[in-house]
Amino acid sequence: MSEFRFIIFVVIVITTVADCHKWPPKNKVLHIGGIFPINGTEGWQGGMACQPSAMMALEDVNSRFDLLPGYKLKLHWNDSECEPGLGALVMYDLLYKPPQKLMLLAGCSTVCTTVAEAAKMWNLVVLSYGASSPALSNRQRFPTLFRTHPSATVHNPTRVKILQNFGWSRIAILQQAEEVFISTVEDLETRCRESGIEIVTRQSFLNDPSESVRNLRRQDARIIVGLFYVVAARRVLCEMYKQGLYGSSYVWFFIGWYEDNWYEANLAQEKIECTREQMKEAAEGHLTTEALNWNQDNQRTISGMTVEDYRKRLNAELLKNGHDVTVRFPDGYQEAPLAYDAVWAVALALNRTMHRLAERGRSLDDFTYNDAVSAGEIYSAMNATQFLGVSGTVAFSSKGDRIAWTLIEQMINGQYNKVGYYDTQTDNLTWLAEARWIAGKIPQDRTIIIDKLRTVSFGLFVTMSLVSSVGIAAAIGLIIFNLVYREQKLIELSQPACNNVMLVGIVLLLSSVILLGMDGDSVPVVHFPIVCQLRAWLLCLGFTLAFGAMFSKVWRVHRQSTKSKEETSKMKEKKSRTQSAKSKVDWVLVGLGFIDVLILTIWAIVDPQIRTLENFQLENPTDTEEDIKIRPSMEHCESKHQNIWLGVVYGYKGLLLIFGLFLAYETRSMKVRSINDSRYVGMSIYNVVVLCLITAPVSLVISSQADASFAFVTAALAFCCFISMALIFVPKVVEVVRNPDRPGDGDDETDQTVSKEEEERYRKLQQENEQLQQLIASREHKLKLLNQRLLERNASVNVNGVTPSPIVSTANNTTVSTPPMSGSTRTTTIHLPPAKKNSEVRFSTSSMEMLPNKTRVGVGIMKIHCTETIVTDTASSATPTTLVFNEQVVDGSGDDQEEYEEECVAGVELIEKITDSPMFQRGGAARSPEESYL
Ligand code: ABU
Repeated sequence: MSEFRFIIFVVIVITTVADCHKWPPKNKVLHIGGIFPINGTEGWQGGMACQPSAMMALEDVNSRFDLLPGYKLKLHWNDSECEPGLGALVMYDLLYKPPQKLMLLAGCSTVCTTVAEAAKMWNLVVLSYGASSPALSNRQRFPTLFRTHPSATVHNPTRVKILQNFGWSRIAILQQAEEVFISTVEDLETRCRESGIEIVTRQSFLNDPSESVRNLRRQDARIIVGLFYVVAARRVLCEMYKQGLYGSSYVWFFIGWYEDNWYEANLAQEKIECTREQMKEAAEGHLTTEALNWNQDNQRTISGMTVEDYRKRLNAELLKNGHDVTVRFPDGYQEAPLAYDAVWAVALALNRTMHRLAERGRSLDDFTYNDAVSAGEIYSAMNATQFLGVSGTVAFSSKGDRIAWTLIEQMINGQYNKVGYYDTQTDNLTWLAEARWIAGKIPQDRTIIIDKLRTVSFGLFVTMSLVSSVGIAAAIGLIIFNLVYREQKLIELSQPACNNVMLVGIVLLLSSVILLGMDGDSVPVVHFPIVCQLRAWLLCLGFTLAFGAMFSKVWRVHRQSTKSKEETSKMKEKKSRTQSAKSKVDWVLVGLGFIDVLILTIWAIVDPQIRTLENFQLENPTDTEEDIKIRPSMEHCESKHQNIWLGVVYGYKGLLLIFGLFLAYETRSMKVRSINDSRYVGMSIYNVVVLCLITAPVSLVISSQADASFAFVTAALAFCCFISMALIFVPKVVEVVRNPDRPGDGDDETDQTVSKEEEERYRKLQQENEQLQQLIASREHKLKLLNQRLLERNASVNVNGVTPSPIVSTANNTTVSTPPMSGSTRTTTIHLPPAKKNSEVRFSTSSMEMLPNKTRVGVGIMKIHCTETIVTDTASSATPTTLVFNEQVVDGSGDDQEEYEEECVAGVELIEKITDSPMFQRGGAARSPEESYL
């Protein structure tokens, strides 16, 4: 019996002890508010799993009588859809609808930002189970916020560690335009900068990532950190597939808190235009980093459950809520332990606060939104909270952040494989498995670019250098030739000094061929500007000397052939004084050279040319499969204001070319005794102008092709020089070789080309001359007969006492008149004294029958071609004839004295009928036949 009593006693004791655990009864309620994102279409809808998890925690907390004794915790919650506006509305509902709330739970960064910023006004502590935004770590802005969810910045040290591990130093970032990601990227940028990792581009998008992905491609991004919510992640993945930004050459870093099969979920609802297979293909190989939200040890946690116990309970709870976790985990499954631990943290903090307030004689029941004292106690209690939860050790940093490890995973065959852990606090990266790469090797962080300088090929350079050397040798030879034969009239009359200047110019131009072929392979980069300067000087001065010498010649020919008579005589006078000086100084050339030197000097000082590289489109190498591209580039000599300088030089040279061309055309059939090769010089000018007009634009078009450009420019240069030398010097050399001992004869030996007009004119003159000679002969014969008859008659008259008529002779400005003779024909013969070639005689006559073959007009100009001109008038003996020679005009077309010494050719040419000629009348030298009749 006593044994029975003992057993009863033990049972009563055990029962009493057990009942003490549940004492006192929880008949008062503490209210907390909860905001869960569940049914939204964008952002994080982690409330799906977090809300049931929080309810589980609430149940567990309330079942503990040692926690919040006498109080039950009650959670009032609503859905924010991860929309900040809706989140704010839910918060106001919770605050203003009784009962009074002691704390708030919130998830989703965008909503948390709104809630936590406002909550301080109501002296409310907010605990976030699902907000990763680094911006939330700002204690000034969010003074009452705590979170069991780690800040997204915990991923960044991990990312940097992985980048360094694989040797990637060039990354790109693609982010959704949300504060959570913006602040994460800012932190990542800082860390990358500190670690020497270049961020090649940072692309952000609101909803449609297509343009951003395209930009990544343009920037040759290979290692890309993507920061976006899961809905946007699916869009990005599809775009990656479409634009080919996946596979062996790319590595993507995604956020690790998406559910495992996120890439194939909701494709139809979200109108993703990629199939599951395509999404899976694009997702293959990507890496994720995520904070460890699930305790890694299977030890018992504060609730008495292990993580496995918790998982089973949660799965069962989710199944009850309609989520078949065997098919797909609901959003927020990863963060569910954080929500569970958040409720425990609230309970523990309130429990501690309750005791602290009790010491002050206060109670949690008295809390109002104005109660800063109680709020301060709750804040302090939360700050001190530390326990082992299902998410690991829960503790809060001074910024309210959770401290956690990060997990690195890689998607292989559509499944996430754990590859490592990183502990930020100890900087310890632990690899669980090797990362696997599609191509079997670590992808490159960029395309390997091999620079290739486009240079002139060696064969071409040698060929053109040889050609130009031959030209230089020829030019030097011709200079020597000019000097050796300078005494010969032929050379003397070709302005040898001018020709030598031209040859020096040609030497300079041909020397520039060698400089044009030099490039970075043959000249050190530091010395390249010298090559640039030399090129400019040789080309400019060479052109000016060579072309300027030709220009100077045609300029003088033109000037001499267009001078008026008075100018001629004045010039003659002046020239005789300065002749010796002028033969030495060619002011045209000096002037052109001076302008060149001036421009080049200012250019070199103010804005010197330097070596620049023109890069061309990347090319694929033909001999390798590697991820390599060839970047062709070409060297140029450029100043800052290159176009201005080129404009000045081309403008000046262009004007010279145009003016030279004009002069060459104008003087094409002019001959000046003192410049016997002007016609060839003119032809050279045509040649230079045409080649310059072709070469300048063509060389601009092909400037990006080193060989073509060099070949074209240097060939044109050499061609110009060779043609000019050949045209101007070959006839001279030939003539000198033929007649080496003829020092004095230089009469137009080299310029024997006669124009067609001249040939025609010469032929006509010859014909006319022959006719006139025949006429003169017949008239002389007649005259002879008549004189004979006259003598005979005079003899008979003498016999009868009559005086004979005189025989007429003429002179310049002579009026000849013979009295009418009735019934017979009278002949007037005029002998003109020797006249200069091409001189003109103006005459008038009253006889209509004078110069019967042509000049049956009263007034005209005769061009005298001979030493003696005979004008025969066979007027009717009945008509009185008056022949008046008004003046003799000497038309010397050249300035030089030598021209006046030329011999006259036989013949008379009537060049103008000037009866009505204003010129003739203006001169006032002619008189009408009546006036002339004396
Ligand atoms: N792990 C989910 C975080 C969601 C958010 O920060 O909005």
